[in-house]
Amino acid sequence: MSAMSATETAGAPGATPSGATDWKKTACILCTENCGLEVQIEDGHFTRIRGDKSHHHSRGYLCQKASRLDYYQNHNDRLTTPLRRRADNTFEAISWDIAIGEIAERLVALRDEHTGRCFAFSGGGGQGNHLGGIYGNALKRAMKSRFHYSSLAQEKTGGFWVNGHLYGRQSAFPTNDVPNADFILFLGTNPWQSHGFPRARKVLGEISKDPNRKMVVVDPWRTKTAELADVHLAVRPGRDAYLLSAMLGTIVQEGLEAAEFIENRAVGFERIREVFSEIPVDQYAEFAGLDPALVRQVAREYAAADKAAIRADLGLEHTFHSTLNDYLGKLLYLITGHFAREGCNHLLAQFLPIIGHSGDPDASGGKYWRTTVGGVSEISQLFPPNELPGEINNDDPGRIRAVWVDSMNPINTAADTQAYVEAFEKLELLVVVDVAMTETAQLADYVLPASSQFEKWEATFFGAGVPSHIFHLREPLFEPMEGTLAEPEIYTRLLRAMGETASTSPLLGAVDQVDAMAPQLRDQSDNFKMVAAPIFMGSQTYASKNKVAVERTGSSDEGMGLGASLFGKIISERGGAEIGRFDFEETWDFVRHGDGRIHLAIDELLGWLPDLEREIENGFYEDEKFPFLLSAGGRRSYNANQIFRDPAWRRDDPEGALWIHPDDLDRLGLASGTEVVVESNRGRVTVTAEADPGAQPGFVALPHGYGMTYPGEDGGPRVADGPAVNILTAAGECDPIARTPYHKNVRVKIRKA
Ligand SMILES: Nc1nc2c(c(=O)[nH]1)N[C@H]1C(S)=C(S)[C@@H](COP(=O)(O)OP(=O)(O)OC[C@H]3O[C@@H](n4cnc5c(=O)[nH]c(N)nc54)[C@H](O)[C@@H]3O)O[C@H]1N2
Ligand SMILES: Nc1nc2c(c(=O)[nH]1)N[C@H]1C(S)=C(S)[C@@H](COP(=O)(O)OP(=O)(O)OC[C@H]3O[C@@H](n4cnc5c(=O)[nH]c(N)nc54)[C@H](O)[C@@H]3O)O[C@H]1N2
Ligand code: SF4
Ligand SMILES: [Mo]
Repeated sequence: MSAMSATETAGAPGATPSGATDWKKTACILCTENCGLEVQIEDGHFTRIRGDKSHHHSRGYLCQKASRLDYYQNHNDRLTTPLRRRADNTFEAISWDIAIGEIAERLVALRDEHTGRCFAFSGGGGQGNHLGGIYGNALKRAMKSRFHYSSLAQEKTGGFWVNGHLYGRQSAFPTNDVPNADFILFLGTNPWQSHGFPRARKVLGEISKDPNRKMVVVDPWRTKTAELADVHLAVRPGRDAYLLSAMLGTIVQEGLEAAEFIENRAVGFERIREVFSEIPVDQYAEFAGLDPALVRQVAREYAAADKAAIRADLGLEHTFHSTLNDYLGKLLYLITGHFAREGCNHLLAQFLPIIGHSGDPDASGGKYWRTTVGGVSEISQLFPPNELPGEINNDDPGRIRAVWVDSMNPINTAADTQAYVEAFEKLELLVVVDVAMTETAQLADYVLPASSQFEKWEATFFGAGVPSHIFHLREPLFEPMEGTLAEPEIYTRLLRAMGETASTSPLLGAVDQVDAMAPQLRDQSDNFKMVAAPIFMGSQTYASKNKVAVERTGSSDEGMGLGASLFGKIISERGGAEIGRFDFEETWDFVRHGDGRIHLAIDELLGWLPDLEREIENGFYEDEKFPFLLSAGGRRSYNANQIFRDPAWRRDDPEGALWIHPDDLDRLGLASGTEVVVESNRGRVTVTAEADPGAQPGFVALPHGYGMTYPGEDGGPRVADGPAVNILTAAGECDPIARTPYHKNVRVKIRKA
């Protein structure tokens, strides 16, 4: 398998390249890398797709998924008109005016009767439509609500909470410089499939061939990334906290910490030393299923390496001890001084903030919130999807009564599908904004059809790949599908219908004033101005906070000012603009404790460590009723969250097979290809089992990104596309601090169907 070459053509259904347009620049919307694309289009289809060699990060690179993008743009499940639910639970088509008018009236009535606490916004931008959060914030503000339930809060918020303690702000945005590292430690991530840094497959290939660079992978599964590694630490599932503690124990007990870095840059190390001096390294390594000598050796080599980067992802976050795991991973790079240097870990600026900071709700006089029923605190201004069903499905007068979903399909992607269905059916108002008839849209009172990400101005700005920080404003390539509207227009119309004005709503204010502020926009369409307005504001803030970094990219303060110069660059560069160029040292600007130091000791998490010992003793990891642990939702070659709905997009694994160790199949008396029932204490799914020698006995895997339904041939009933894994997951199975789900450690049993 190799990464797709830069010139491979798209497998566009029913299109021919003759008479196609010139190459146009855009970006891939399938994962956080947002590789630069050059495309040709014809008759509403992509006819050719290739990597954009001039893109700052991807430099022509694409993976195997990008050539399938026409299946996102064109399929039979696109929405083409606003829909309203009838009393008999069927939908009727209605006009935009009626839809906006009725929804606005109901939202305002609910808010005025029950306060903003009865309203939750869910979603706000997927992998490619990052502007969504701006509109969501404007709507929340108009509703006087802070409840924003986001998929980020089913993975990263534990880490954000940790950042708040370590660096002083939950919005300190962490990243890593894998491409320049000599020692790379992957914790619970499979970048061969999921990427997570630019040009991942190419970089992994280079590292694996280079005798001077070392790659260590911590993953129970022998993934393709693990195969490429120098060392694969096949940890027992859910036991990373033991392994990481053993590594920290080795470093502290052997005095391998970076004393000078700690002295100059950190506080609290004495407490860390005290706690990790006590860790029984050999016992913990063995309990994690690993050779203690090898664990010690990896810890020593990591500590001694010059440029060493750690990249952790869902394999740490979606597992037992999620927030603790994140902390232990960060302590590794902090106490060894692998921070704020090339090839190490560091912090990044944000342009339009994707995450914010939340202080302690109990000390904030109402500025920060807890959930009404569960009392769960916001983190980074986000609330965890695991909590939402419980906040709706109860008789508390303060419960959530209205939910607005945009760019998310929580019925499939949040934990506990059954709890979500039950809760959403109880809502007084559910509105879904999407391009497709998702499982969530099927439950809505109103469904609002958005133009696709290639039919409107949109932007990608996760901006990984330091030192260069980029913002990619993408132009529309196709006419909007008839009946659809772009989000800026949906939300500005709604806000006005709710009685908001330029003086009550900053978004409306920006839209009204943008002509005056940015004269080059005068002749532009209203649609463009609505998108440009928040970007103009963002440019001003970013330029004032990161002046030197912005100037390094060629923007200049002369004439209209630095922010306006930056804005001009963003709106004119179709292939993505470099907005800031940072030195690794500048990471320290994002550390926000008053003393400028990293605060290493987090009492709440250090106090959690003794539980590890207790859990070994009390048999937490044994469960006779459910003898298997399921990794519920891994990244594979042909899955991409819920972005594609036409099953024809997949080139392999159409059924989303259950991967299982051959010995387990033997023990169950089954053969590869047999249908099996996978059952948890919450539900069951029927899937095809496939032997995979990369598995550990007792550990099985199902893919993420399946479980949608799609219209059948000739108007037949909707057909399911592989397992809906969250039928198996329970809302309560989650981290005690951040409520992130234990999706990778789901207890199940398996039998023949
Ligand atoms: N192809 C593809 N790429 C994607 C996506 C997609 O849908 N498809 N989605 C994107 C998104 S939203 C995200 S968040 C990222 C996620 O990217 P990753 O985190 O890399 O994705 P996963 O494959 O879900 O999980 C990573 C690994 O965790 C391992 N794992 C399971 N249990 C444990 C455990 O107990 N300990 C450890 N150490 N590892 C464990 C699994 O075996 C798996 O190899 O991918 C992004 N990229
Ligand atoms: N069991 C299990 N569950 C998981 C995971 C797992 O590993 N295991 N992974 C979790 C993770 S890390 C994530 S990030 C989530 C992802 O799950 P979700 O947050 O639900 O996000 P997406 O799958 O990206 O869904 C994007 C939605 O946006 C719609 N969309 C596309 N373009 C547009 C547009 O221009 N406008 C609008 N309004 N809508 C659009 C798509 O049709 C789709 O319905 O899933 C989580 N769920
Ligand atoms: S790595 Fe991600 S953004 Fe790049 S082509 Fe693949 S799916 Fe698209
Ligand atoms: Mo994700």
